[in-house]
Amino acid sequence: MENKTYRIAVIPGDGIGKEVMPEGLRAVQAAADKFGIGLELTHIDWASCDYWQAHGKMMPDDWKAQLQGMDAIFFGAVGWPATVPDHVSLWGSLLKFRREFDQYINLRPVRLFEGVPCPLAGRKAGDIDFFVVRENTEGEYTNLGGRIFEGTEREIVIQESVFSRHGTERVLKFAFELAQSRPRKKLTVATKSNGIAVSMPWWDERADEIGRSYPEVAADKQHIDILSARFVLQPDRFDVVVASNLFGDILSDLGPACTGTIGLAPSANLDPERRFPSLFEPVHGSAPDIYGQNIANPVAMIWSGALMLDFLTHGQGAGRQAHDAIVAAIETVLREGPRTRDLGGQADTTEMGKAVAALI
Ligand code: GGG
Repeated sequence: MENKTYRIAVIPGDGIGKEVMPEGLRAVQAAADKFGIGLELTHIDWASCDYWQAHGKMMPDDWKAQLQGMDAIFFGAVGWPATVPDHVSLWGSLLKFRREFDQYINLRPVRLFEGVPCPLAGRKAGDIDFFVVRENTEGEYTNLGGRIFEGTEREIVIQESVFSRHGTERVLKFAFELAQSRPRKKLTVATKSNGIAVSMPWWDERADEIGRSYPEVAADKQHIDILSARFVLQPDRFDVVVASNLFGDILSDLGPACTGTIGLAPSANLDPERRFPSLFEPVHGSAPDIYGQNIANPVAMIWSGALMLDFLTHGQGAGRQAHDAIVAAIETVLREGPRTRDLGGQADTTEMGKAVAALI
């Protein structure tokens, strides 16, 4: 039995975040109970568009103070465009967490599981197994810019990107370290230095510089256009892929789509130095089109919970065992069922979540 009790802020957010969260918690609690990990859950209804409707903002003013003492944030999804514009809900919640808590790594595993119909011909489980490391606090995701001559034919819109040396080098270092720790030791650096002629050549230079400290890692740079094509045509060639905020966001939807469904894809928004709580969430969003039917695939939420337990315990002891037990249960359910509709089955969110939890 571990001595520490981990404090987790549970934020379902919007749409299917509210439907998959109970299944994420069911699995996390089952694994925590089995391996003797103490959890103290604080349920939070803000960081949601429902809260915005009631209060005119996504979160209370003291949100940071409320979360500061937490060990992690377990987050569902954000966005309800029928009532709140997407950029307002995203900048008012998730992006605040990432930036204010300096969660500068967004780690997104991509894996093809047995039993999951793969849209790419001839691929089998094990062929696709890589990580996207997405820079998570700067890059193309900024609110710097503006409009002039608005509403006229002379209208001009400017949107700046920001790449700091500190921010770029730390994500590259993380990616090189991760690649070095893996058997294949391959790193692909996403770039677009032929077209984006200021920031991307500089990003390449930084990658070359950092790479000199990792001679064992075979690193190559690929333009984002051909890199995306290779995700579809040759996904087995990837091991670790590092990318800017926007490129990483796109690649980490495309990767899981190539492995059958984005409903499986988890993510970890990490402050590797552990000064602040890290945040664990499915890659998918709130999916208003299917919300209310309880048909969303809960695996991405459940797998995110496994990543959370692993990170909290530094990938050791009970936390690593809990992670492995959850992933093994996911593997069995994906292979044998029950499965949700995105996987060709008929099960609902709760049935699939209960099936995973029962195997832990
Ligand atoms: N669970 C993730 C989520 O709700 N994502 C909504 C979204 O639009 N995210 C954009 C991003 O991750 O940059």
